[in-house]
Amino acid sequence: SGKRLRVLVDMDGVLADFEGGFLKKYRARYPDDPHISLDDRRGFWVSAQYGQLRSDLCEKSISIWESKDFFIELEPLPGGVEAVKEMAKMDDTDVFICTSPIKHYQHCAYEKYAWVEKHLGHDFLEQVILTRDKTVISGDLLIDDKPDILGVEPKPTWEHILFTACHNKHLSDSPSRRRLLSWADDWRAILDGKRQ
Ligand code: BVP
Repeated sequence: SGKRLRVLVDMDGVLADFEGGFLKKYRARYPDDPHISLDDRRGFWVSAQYGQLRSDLCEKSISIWESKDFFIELEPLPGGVEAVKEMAKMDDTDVFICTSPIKHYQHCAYEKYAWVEKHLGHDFLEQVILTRDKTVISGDLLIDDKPDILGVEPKPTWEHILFTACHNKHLSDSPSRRRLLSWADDWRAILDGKRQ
């Protein structure tokens, strides 16, 4: 068909290594407190699992991503930047980075734009969507590591492709849910399947 494909790509856990960056800075700042290895991570919310480990660790975990330079210093996940650049060059394809900033807005929103400029280039800033509710954003695909993407729109236009991360890899998926195991997985086939 002659229609363009719109792909929404999440940032934390899909393009930027939020979990790795968090653990590194948490261990450096709180060397005498227990931590959760990436292998033992369960559930999307880091702060919830740290709070279960010991109640004071909830706010200590939050202090890490609320700190200046946390988001800008996140390392790119393998192959993500390359995949998004390639996707953006494909015929009849529009790519947007769709990411939810934290409400502690002093650094996060600014640094998310700075990360995109640093790794994808200034022109890619045109493609950034910051929203706390991804259900109101229209698209054909949303590639995101969060298992439950909810908001005010009960029937979002996009198909959610679950991007595998340390916190969701043990989840059993419903038959209708599709995954992208990593950027080495066949993301091109998922896009091409949506074009039919
Ligand atoms: O900006 C990230 C970090 C924050 O939520 C946002 C997730 O955005 P998306 O990946 O959905 O676009 N965040 C916050 C907490 C706890 C807050 Br209290 C957390 O545990 N994990 C997390 O990612």
